[in-house]
Order: sequence, then C-alpha cells, then structure tokens
Amino acid sequence: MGGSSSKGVKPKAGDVIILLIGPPGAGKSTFLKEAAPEAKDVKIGCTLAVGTEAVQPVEAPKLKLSKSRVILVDTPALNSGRTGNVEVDILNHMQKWMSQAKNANLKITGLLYFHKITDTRLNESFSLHYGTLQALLPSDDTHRAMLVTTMWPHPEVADARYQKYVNREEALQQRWQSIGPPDSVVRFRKTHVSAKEVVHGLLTLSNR
Ligand SMILES: Nc1nc2c(ncn2[C@@H]2O[C@H](COP(=O)(O)OP(=O)(O)OP(=O)(O)O)[C@@H](O)[C@H]2O)c(=O)[nH]1
Ligand SMILES: [Mg+2]
Repeated sequence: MGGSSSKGVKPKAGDVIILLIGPPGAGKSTFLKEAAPEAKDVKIGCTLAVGTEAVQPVEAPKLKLSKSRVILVDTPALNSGRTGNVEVDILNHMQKWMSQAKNANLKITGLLYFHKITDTRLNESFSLHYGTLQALLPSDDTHRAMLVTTMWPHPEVADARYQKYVNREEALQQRWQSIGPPDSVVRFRKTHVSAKEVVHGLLTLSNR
C-alpha cells in the first residue's frame, strides 16, 4: 500500500481501518496526532498553508481494542485552494489507494468526517468530501460514519457563543440523520482521551 508513514505501517486484512476526511484545516491531522501521539510524521497545517498531501495510514496502538490493530488514515482535503490539476491528482491518488485497499482485502471500518463547529454550516465541501469518499468505497462495503466537530472552546463555558455552537450541533444532527443517529455526531476536544472516545464510539455504532 502506498502512503505509509515513516513507521512503515502497512494496513492488512483484519485491521480496523478508519478514514479521516473533511475540508482543509478541519482538524483531521490534529485528531490523528492526539490519537497516536507516538506517530512522528503527522503534518499539522498552519492557518493558511496546505497541510496533508497524501493518504497516510498511521497505527494508533493506544486505541487498540481487542486483537485488531487500529489504523487511522489521514487524507488530504480536496478543496484546499491548491492550483492546477492538484485536486485531480489527489482524487486519483485516493482512488488508487482505495482500489489497492480493496485488492488487499482491506475493509474500511469507518469514516470520521471532520467539521469545525465555528463554521456556520455544512457547506458544499460536505458533498464534495463525503460524497466523493462514499463513491470511492466499494458498493458492497458496509461501514460506520461519524461527524466529528472540532474547535470547541476550552473550557466549555456556557456563554452565548457556546450556546450558539450547541444550537449548531443540533442542526448538524438533523442534517446528519440520513447518515447516522444523533449519537454519531460527536465533539473532539483535542485530547488523547477525547480521540479515544470518538474512535470507540464509532466502533460501537452499527454498520450501515
Ligand atoms: N482550537 C483548536 N484548534 C484546532 C483543533 N483542531 C485543529 N486545530 C488547529 O487547526 C489547524 C489545522 O489543523 P489540521 O489538523 O492540520 O487540519 P487538517 O484537517 O489536517 O487540514 P489539511 O491537512 O490541510 O486538510 C492547526 O493549527 C491545528 O492546531 C481544535 O479542535 N481546536
Ligand atoms: Mg491534515
């Protein structure tokens, strides 16, 4: 499989494989870094620069549940403002990765779609990222999906801004209901414990 990390992780059949997807700067790589603090080469974006540029599978040993390894797969955002044919290249790269995964009998266990709670709504990038990824998955594949909200204020003080975000979260649950139940919309609080809760929450959802 291409795109392995410097630790050389190669996903294999039987692994729990979770794809991290979503618009640029939503916090995919930050989540991965918290989930697998031992991973050395996870690239966190700064405000304007492009962050992740390749599909990057990373093992998260601390998230291990039973015998299966948990592999989190960081992906590049699709509408990051890169120039030229880069978006097409990324799409081809993802497509290639998915078909290699299929040929290697890997099963995608779940998708985590990242969304900043500070963004007013799920915009066109939602259909772009989620729709595109869905289309790349084998049609006979069943998998779980969660909407992970990021950028929550810390500490969470119940002020007007916080209430606005809570209202937004409810609206997101409505929007997400064709994909999953309300408890598949979760907050990521930028800690290892929170990342672990999200992954374990995903694994307790039923397949779709
Ligand atoms: N306050 C706060 N900052 C966050 C959170 N998640 C990510 N960030 C910051 O947001 C910026 C972008 O985060 P990344 O994790 O690189 O985002 P990404 O989704 O991987 O972005 P691309 O790789 O470009 O698609 C970084 O400066 C992070 O430190 C969060 O939950 N809260
Ligand atoms: Mg990234």
